[in-house]
Amino acid sequence: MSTTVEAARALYELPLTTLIFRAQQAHHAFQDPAGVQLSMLQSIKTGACSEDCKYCAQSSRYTTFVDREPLMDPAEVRVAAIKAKASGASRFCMGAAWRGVSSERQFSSVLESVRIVDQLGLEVCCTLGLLTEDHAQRLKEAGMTVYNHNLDTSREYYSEVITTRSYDDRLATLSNVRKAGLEVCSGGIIGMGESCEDRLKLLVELANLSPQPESVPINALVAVEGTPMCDQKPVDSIEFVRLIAVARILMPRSTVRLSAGRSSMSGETQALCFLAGANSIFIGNKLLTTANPEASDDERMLARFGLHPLDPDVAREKQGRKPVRKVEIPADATAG
Ligand code: SAM
Ligand code: DTB
Ligand code: SF4
Repeated sequence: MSTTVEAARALYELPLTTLIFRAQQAHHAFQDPAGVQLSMLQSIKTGACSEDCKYCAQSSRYTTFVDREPLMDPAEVRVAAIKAKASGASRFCMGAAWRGVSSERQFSSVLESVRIVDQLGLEVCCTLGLLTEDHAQRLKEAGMTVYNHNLDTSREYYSEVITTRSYDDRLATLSNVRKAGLEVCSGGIIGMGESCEDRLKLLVELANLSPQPESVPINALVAVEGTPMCDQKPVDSIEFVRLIAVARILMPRSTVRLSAGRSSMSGETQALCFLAGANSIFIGNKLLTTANPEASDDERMLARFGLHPLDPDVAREKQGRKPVRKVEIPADATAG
């Protein structure tokens, strides 16, 4: 059944106590309430991107702190994935600063990296931009189970953020990912100057995808010096918490990821995000190019909240999905 912006707004405007209670009901019904899924990001091709995403440190159109780096060799990716596993991540997400896959030679190298990471027993995710069904199929055959491609914002606000590819291009990629039988990871960014209505429209757009995305990353804008969005004001923490709660209620079976922007959030704001239904974070002191909290700080934070790293198959079971395979969570994994 599809949902509407009016229904999302009615949730958003509930007293905070009732909104969190409703989110908690959804969370306890479909998620492991004490589990937090830990993902590690790796930028496998950095900078010099042709696209004009106004938030992005990696677009060639803006002068930022990012230096371009060529596609990483599968052997280097292997080293990074081993480190990710040792630090407790169950998912390894490889990101490339591309408009989409174009070179067959480079794509073959990514496929090899996917095989290696899969063999290490990590869930493999990629975010490579626009994707054809054939590319999606070949990534799946190599062992990737999930593809990240964000809608980023509402259809209406989108052209204020990106002009080099359309909202429908993005939806077509998500449909190609689905047709290949892969899980979808799709979310957006809060704090790019969009209205509350735009934020709710983004959540409604995601919730009305059928099936709903298995993962929904909610990023708070990391305002990068040199990008057109460098002067955006940080999002109000309670507005952000409310959006997480609405996402949780509208998509009760999805993993809601508290993604970029945690470096500038207090522990208390993050606690509220977990109370509102977030149940995944990126770990490691770097996202793709920007800072993320230190692993030791996240370990302390999760231990303080009594939360533990989530086994992906335990999560799938609770969400009413089929287990993919058992991923071993190392005994010395962060927290708890
Ligand atoms: N190039 C690929 C693409 O655009 O699909 C993959 C990488 S791209 C960096 C992945 C996502 O990261 C973007 O869609 C955006 O939602 C998020 N992102 C990028 N820069 C960000 C920033 N400065 N703050 C918050 N989120 C950001
Ligand atoms: C997502 O939604 N957030 C991640 C992941 N998907 C690829 C990326 C965040 C990037 C933050 C900016 C940077 O580090 O360059
Ligand atoms: Fe390129 Fe992706 Fe950054 Fe857009 S978000 S500029 S496509 S790396």
